[in-house]
This record gives sequence, C-alpha cells and structure tokens, in this order.
Amino acid sequence: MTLDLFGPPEAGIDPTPPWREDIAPGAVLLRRHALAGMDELLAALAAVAAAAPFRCMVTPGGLAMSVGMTNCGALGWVSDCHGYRYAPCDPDSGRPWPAMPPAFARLAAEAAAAAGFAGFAADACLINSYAPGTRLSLHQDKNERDLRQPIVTVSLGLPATFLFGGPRREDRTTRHLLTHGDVAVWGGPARLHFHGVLPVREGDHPVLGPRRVSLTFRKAG
Ligand code: MD6
Ligand code: FE
Repeated sequence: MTLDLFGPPEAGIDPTPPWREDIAPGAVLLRRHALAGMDELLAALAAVAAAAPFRCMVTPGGLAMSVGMTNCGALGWVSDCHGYRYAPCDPDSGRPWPAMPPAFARLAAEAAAAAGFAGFAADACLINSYAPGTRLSLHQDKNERDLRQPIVTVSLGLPATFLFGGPRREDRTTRHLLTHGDVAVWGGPARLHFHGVLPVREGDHPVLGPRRVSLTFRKAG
C-alpha cells in the first residue's frame, strides 16, 4: 500500500491541520487556526458581550441591520443615520468600548503574520452575531485610515458561506464555507475586494448555539 491511495493534495491546499487555502492574491483562509486557543477566546468574547451587549445598528438609509453587533478595542465600528464610522465610545452606554482582550490581539497579529502581514496591531474588533437567516450583503471595507493593513476575520459557531469578489461590485465572487475556528485574512492587492456573507442556515452549534459569531479585526485609526 502506498500513500498514493489518498491522492495528491489539491493544488494550493496544504492538508495538515490547521491548513491554509489561498483564495486570491493577498487573501488566505487559515482553516481551524483559532481552535487551539478557543477556550480563552470564548471566555473573552463572553466578557466583552456582557460589557457591551450585541445590538442591531441602523444603516445610513434608516434600516435596522439584521446582524447583531458590538465592538472591543480603542475604536468600534458604528453605523447610524449619519453613516458608518469608527468611534471610541459605545453609543448605547456612552462609555469606551471594552478593551481588546489579549487573546484577541494575539490571535489577530499571529494570523496576519501567518498570511504575510507582519506587525499587524488591531485597534478595532467588530463582533457580529448572525442568527439563522441573517446575512451581510456584498461590500468593501474602506473606512480605515491605512489600507496597507489587512483585515482579519475569525468565524465561530454555525458555518456560513463567505463570498469573496474583486475590486468592483460586479466582479465574480468565489464561495467559501467558513466553520468554527476558521480565520480569513485579506490585504495587499485584495484589501478593497468586495465580500459578504450569505444567509446563515438553521442549526445549533454545540458551543455557540443557534448563531454564527465573527470577530473582524482592523487597524482603523
Ligand atoms: C463577517 N464582516 O462578519 C465579515 N465588514 O464575517 C464584514 O465583512 C464587515 O461585519 C464591514 C463592516 C461590518 C462587517
Ligand atoms: Fe467587511
């Protein structure tokens, strides 16, 4: 018997866990990368959500977003009738956003470095909670000051299909099922690529229950 029975690894995929998949120049999925420190990550997530609860923000057009959001770090992503921006305080409480937990900062820096972006120091972490049926439509992240810094997203809980496109909205997109512990990093030539999340399917995750949670790290200021 030979290892040939299992076939050669697919092009671009290193099958050792955690493994990486290049999805575009400058964009990579670090599969299961967050599993190793998961207990600490989830404890920190619970502490942040207790201090700054998830809420549905309002778009500049006046519609309530379906995804629940909160933040931690020096800056938080907020949306209201005036537009999208980063703000140092939680508009619901008037207090600064909870500090970035060390476990969050470490994971973001380490994942960015693994993707080729050394020295990433996130000052903003947007935390999204997707109930089944909720989605994030195709968009670009372009409110950050230094577009040389990448975006790092950690997926937790229910799986979801991530859409990754190109620099123009009409560019074709590829679909990637993100599951618990997967980390996506995009920057460099992919920094302004359109992306989104298809409606999350019904389910009940053993650790997080009926939802997907994502942590999106940015150097915003
Ligand atoms: C995600 N989130 O939740 C990816 N971008 O998996 C985003 O891409 C995002 O939630 C800009 C503003 C809010 C977001
Ligand atoms: Fe985004």
